[in-house]
Amino acid sequence: MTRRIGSGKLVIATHNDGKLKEISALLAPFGMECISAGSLGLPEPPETGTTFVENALIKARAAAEASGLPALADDSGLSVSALDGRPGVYTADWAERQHFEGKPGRDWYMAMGKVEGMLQAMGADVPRDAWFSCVLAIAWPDGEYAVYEGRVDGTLKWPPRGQRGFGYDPVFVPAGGTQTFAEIEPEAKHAISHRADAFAKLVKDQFDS
Ligand code: ITT
Repeated sequence: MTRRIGSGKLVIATHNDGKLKEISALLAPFGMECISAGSLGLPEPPETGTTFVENALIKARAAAEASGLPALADDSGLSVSALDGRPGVYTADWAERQHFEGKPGRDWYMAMGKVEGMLQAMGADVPRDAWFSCVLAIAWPDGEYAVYEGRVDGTLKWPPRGQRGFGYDPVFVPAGGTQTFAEIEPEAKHAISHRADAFAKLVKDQFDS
């Protein structure tokens, strides 16, 4: 049986405010005392893994070791079928201006435009199927860990629409929907997102009796 985090303190090992908001909302009913990595001044470890699982574990382990508390990390990304799954694990890197323009900082509109430009260059008929993946990893300071994987399928629409959410939400329309993740209410995204899918598995394993 997996070790459980119980109802004590949990470090949320992310420096992404959008993720922090969503994870805190998902954890709210479970009575955890959530502490953000930013409020503890924890550094961001280099994400040197080649899979979502590896990177989630790198972040969770670094936060658990530095804080002496159990830590939950999220590694996630957008995969586009026509781009053979790219940007995938490199989703955040594609938003780094440095990656394309040599200037520091993240620019999500540039990143969404990069993906769109690649699809348009492939022709008007190119399939626009995409999916978001999310891996949630819990690490304890003694090295034990647990991993939960989630996914949501959808299509990419251009131009970007909506002001909610974060990252690539303005171009992602979940399967069966008409609005982007940035147009729908946060609760509606929480019901179907890749993060919610991974979180449902975490809840089943960690909190169900
Ligand atoms: P941390 O590592 O500090 O958690 P990060 O933003 O660097 O934050 P990742 O390395 O996991 O996180 O990068 C994943 C990127 O994928 C993230 O920055 C988002 O832009 C994008 N992404 C993940 N989940 C998303 C969601 O629900 N909606 C839109 N974009 C999302």
